[in-house]
Amino acid sequence: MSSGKSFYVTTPIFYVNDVPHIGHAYTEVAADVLARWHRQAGDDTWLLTGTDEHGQKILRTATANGSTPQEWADRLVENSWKPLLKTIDISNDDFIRTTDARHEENVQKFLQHIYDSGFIYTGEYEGSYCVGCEEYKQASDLVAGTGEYVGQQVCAIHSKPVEMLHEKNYFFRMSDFTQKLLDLYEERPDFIQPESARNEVIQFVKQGLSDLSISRSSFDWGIKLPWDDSHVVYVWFDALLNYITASGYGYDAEMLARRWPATHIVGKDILRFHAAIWPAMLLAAGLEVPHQVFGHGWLLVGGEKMSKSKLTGIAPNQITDTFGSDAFRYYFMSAISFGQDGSFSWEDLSARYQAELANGFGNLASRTIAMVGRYFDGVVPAPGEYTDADKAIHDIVAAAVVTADDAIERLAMHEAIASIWRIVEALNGYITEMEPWVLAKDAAHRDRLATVLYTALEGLRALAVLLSPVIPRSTHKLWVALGAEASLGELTAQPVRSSGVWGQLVAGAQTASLEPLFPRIEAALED
Ligand code: ME8
Repeated sequence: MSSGKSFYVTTPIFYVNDVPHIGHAYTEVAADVLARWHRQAGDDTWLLTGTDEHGQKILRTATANGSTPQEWADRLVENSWKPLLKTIDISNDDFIRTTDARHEENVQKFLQHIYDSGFIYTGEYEGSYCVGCEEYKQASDLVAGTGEYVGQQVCAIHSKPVEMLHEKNYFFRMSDFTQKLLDLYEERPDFIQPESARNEVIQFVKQGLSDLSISRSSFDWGIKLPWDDSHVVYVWFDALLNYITASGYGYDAEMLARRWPATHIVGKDILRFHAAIWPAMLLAAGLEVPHQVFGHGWLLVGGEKMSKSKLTGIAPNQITDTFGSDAFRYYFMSAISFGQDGSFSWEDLSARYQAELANGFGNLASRTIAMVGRYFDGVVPAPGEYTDADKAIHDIVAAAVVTADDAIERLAMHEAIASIWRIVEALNGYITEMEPWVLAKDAAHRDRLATVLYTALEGLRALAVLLSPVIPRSTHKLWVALGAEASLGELTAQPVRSSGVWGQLVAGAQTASLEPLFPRIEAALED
């Protein structure tokens, strides 16, 4: 069922200098949950992710590993970055690499266009550059070094000395856009979210934007400027364009019109690139600015931003191998308010897995299906007349659908999950109160037993649909066990917004037994 709306969502394209860690996976999961929800809401949805492969950082890593940058990138993409998407069940519609011909050719078209329109001039860049950030730095971006760098100014993010550059470069007239951007932020308060991110960018732009050096000539791993092949494009100018080169810019105007503008999900470390530089580039080219830029928080490990260089990096499969990909997705989306920083700990993950997924949701599903097996030979019973207690469940389900949808609209995945979880809690309480095992002892209560179990099954049906964007594997198992795949069709085709309409499960349908959705994991952890 099409809603007539479209939803184009992106993740950053990640540097291939190293393998992915859970910070990257976190962004992927957030974008994926949104995309899956919108698909199930009938929106024409498109999820883009990919890799950022040019620039000095990749060139140096490849060289240090005795490889060419292209070979290095090919290896990392195939062995690490694409497999990550499988590990955490990302349903991306496309994967762009900045070394793709469709990207390189159309970056050149874009550059030629803004060059011809007078937005580019030659100048001299003299100042500092952090290769870790791939960013030109102002004095105010630097801090005093510690340890081996005492007495030097270092990058505040990488804690390493910056490099001094003195190069003849091409510059983009970004200063022309200071006021236009401030007007944009004013007119569209949702353009940058959350509020803290919006304020940070406004403060930054209010100081006045400087023109931006957009080329480098001291190395050649990048896209050549179409009018001067002794320069390659600055890696960020190249990378940001992936969002439109993947969606038709320069080669498919119809696709571009259908998809663009996008919602960009990024970490707050790269907010300014997306919320200031990128819209300025688009305005220069006469293109629409993004729909929204959402800067999420950092995953902290031991109180610090997790990073490979500080040896706090955790590989996603360290978690999924033990807990499974659904638990990974659920944990990061429910335990952290999207937009805020969040601390990861194995203890917290383990406790939530056991309490919320195994005891809360998994157990509800197992015992309901088991009782239908035991008391009704596995056949979905027809409900009798509903009591107030049953109707209260109908209302809770209907209300959860509305609040969850509203939360997703605001990119508050944690709130959406919390709303849906009210159904889990209500149903667990309902079953305890109704005591179907007591009703089953007396044939006179057969109708009541049927109604109670139908109510629990219907609640599970709604839960399967609503949670499918978050925990696609276990909800699919539940869907099959409910006998819903045969009678109602594919789970991923079930519209989320009408999932609260009561009575969709067909009485007489055959259920199937259900293995524990979230098995105990103590044994695995002891290894
Ligand atoms: O910046 N917590 O790529 P990158 C949460 N290529 N998210 C984290 C994180 C953490 N500790 N660490 C990383 C680049 N991330 C550019 C992007 S886009 C046109 C170009 C996530 O490989 C978060 O999304 O350094 C952050 O913005 C991104 O990884 C940075 O990935």
